[in-house]
Amino acid sequence: MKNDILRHLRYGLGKDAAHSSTYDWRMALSRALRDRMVDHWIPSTQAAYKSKSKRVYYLSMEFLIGRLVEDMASNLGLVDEARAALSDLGQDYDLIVKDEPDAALGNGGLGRLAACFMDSLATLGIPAMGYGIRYEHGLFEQDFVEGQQVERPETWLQQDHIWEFERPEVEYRITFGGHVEHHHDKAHWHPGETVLATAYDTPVIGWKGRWGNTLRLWAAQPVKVFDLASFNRGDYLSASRSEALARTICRVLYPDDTTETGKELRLKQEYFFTSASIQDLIRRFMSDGGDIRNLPDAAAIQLNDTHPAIAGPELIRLLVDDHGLKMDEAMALARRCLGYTNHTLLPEALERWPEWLFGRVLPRHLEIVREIEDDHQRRFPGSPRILEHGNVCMGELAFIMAHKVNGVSALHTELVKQTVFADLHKLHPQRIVNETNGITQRRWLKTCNPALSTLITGQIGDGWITDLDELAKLKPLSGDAQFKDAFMAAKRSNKERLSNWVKAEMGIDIDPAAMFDVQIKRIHEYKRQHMNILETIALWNEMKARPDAGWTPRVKIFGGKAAPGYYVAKEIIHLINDVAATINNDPVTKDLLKVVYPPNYNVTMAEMLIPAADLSEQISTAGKEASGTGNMKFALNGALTIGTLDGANVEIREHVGAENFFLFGLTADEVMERRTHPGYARAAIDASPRMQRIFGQIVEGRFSPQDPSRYHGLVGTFYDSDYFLVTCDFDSYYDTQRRADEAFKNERNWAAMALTNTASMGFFSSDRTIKGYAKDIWHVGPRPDVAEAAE
Ligand code: BZD
Repeated sequence: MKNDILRHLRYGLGKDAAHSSTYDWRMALSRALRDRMVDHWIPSTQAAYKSKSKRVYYLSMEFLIGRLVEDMASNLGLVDEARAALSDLGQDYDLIVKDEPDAALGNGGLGRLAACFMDSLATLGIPAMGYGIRYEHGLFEQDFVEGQQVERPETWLQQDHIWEFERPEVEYRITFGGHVEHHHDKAHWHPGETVLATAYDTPVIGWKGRWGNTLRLWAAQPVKVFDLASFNRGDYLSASRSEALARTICRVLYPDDTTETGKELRLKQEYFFTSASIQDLIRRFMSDGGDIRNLPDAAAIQLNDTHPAIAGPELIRLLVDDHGLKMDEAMALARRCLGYTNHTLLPEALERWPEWLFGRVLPRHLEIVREIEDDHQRRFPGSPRILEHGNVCMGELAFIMAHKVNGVSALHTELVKQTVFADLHKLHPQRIVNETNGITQRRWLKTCNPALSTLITGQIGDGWITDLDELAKLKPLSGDAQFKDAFMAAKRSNKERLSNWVKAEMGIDIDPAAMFDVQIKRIHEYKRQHMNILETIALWNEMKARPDAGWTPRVKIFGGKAAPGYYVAKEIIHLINDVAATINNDPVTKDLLKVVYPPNYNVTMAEMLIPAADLSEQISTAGKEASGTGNMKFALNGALTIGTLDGANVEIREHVGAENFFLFGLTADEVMERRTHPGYARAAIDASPRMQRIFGQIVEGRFSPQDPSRYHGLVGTFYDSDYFLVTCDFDSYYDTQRRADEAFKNERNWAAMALTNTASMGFFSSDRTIKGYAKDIWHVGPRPDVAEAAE
């Protein structure tokens, strides 16, 4: 390893050790690791080709990967070796690892789920390929200026991204616009614009390098770099038109994780990567000499939400227009290949494209969508329509074109059946299935929490790394004082690490003995960060009134970004920062309460915050959070959840036991019922002196003295609409927080509850989720040789 690092430093980077920066060392280390990855990757790829096994194709607009060096070193079992080699060279492994920027090609849960799935697919030895977009700029970086969110472009590709291999020879034409002609029953699409999709491959190596898959991200290139004829005519703009389109398509990740923007460029992005991926998988299949009619035996295509839903019409187009299949045959064949995962019930998040826009960008696909619609109406007269009120509804399209549709938690799946797809579910009662989300324990326990994972392995061995159910062996230890002390000592060391970081980055003193109460996720009204900050104010009021009443000291930690155009979410951020400034400067409560909101929350920050958390905030309005995956990461790392019966919280509570979970709030049914009462919010506020007081303080400018009316609008929404029922759940949330305070005082008992959480999380491994998809949807098995090695 040492020689390899030095060799890469010299011949890969042209540097000598004496004059190398941290960046240089990181690049050299990464290249040394990459060499070893390739040695696992190529044989896997060859084996998959040779055995002609069925492959999974996971199509996702987002892969929220985070850092790679440590993940790769860990999965290859090379962390110790790398650390020792660098240490011999006078370098600090930990510092070098920290130099890596996050690959932030995603917004939140959906993108991170795709990354966890890639890890599990490789670890389980399921031949698979992830397909996505190689964005030049990932999710924006967040700054706070006077408490308000300011966005800066993210620039991860300004550094060498050494994990990927450019594949200039893998290239597809992607066309847009123009018109369609029909001659002798055959469609001819004459497009107006063309770009080239070229591939960049990143190896994804599973645990111990047993199997390797590929994440293939597409970048756009102009067909003609420069149109000299146009230039010579003096038409400078059209001379570089093709180049401009190509550069724009992969320029930036859309930062909106809920409201659909309906922008033409977004539709082009979706079609761009979907078409490239479908062309690629067909080419792979045909190069094997296959008959296209057998494609479903070789390819399972999973759509991560509706963003790649154009895959249905695209596959049909290629089958009919290029391979000469009949339309109905093509539809049936496409359906056998496709699965669709739904991630949201929020109506504003369901993708719909104006028909005129869709038809202008993809005229041939609009024709095909009409055929799909007609075919479905013929077979199921009066069924829900794909084309409705001048829109193309991508949810209905994905549902109709998939043989299986899955929800991401048990509750969410039931709600999918009862709400968004109620009518389609009646017509296709076998189609909707549940695959509760999961997380990879390799990143979210082993790598991010060495203190705890070392303790666990010392106690029960390392089988949990590939079989998370093994953690159940820890359950009897909840009565073992010595082990509980060790468990809490690991937590304590993580809290100390975080305290030092908070002091260094933000200048705030926090006490590692206090309860660390963490809410990290995208800022959204349905996730109710505002309820959390209101509770913080209420607690502060009580603490100020009776500072000696034996309070449990708390540190409230927030993290998360708001979509740049989401005004209310940005107001919530501003309020949290204003409240933090007020509370953190109060001498009366300085040892009792702190509010910490570090800017630019990302995967790397999550890896530090989650191991240090005592309490995990999962407080969405019941029925709104499809699953959540942060909730799983916290419980796995020994935090207790305070939460509603929403998403996967329901299943987490079942697994860890009701006595180890702080439950509050209305249920999904009660939420729906409550909304039918006019004036429910005012009634709740009238009944709660505590809420009245807080709203009074905010409105009087207690937290924004320079601008007292700053939050009048925000407070007004609580009285007037409060769609997310903050007011209805507030008192029960406050009381449950006080129960958590009491529980935290009994350290041994808290330790038992925390340990039981960790020990009960076996079910929430993404390995289990992937096995579920493999069995119920994809009909693929792990390669027998990999399964054997895992035994
Ligand atoms: O998907 C999330 C849900 O909100 C979570 O409840 C769930 O756990 C995860 C994984 O299933 N959805 C998203 O993260 N959605 C997006 O990020 C997104 C991005 C672009 C456009 C629309 C939604």
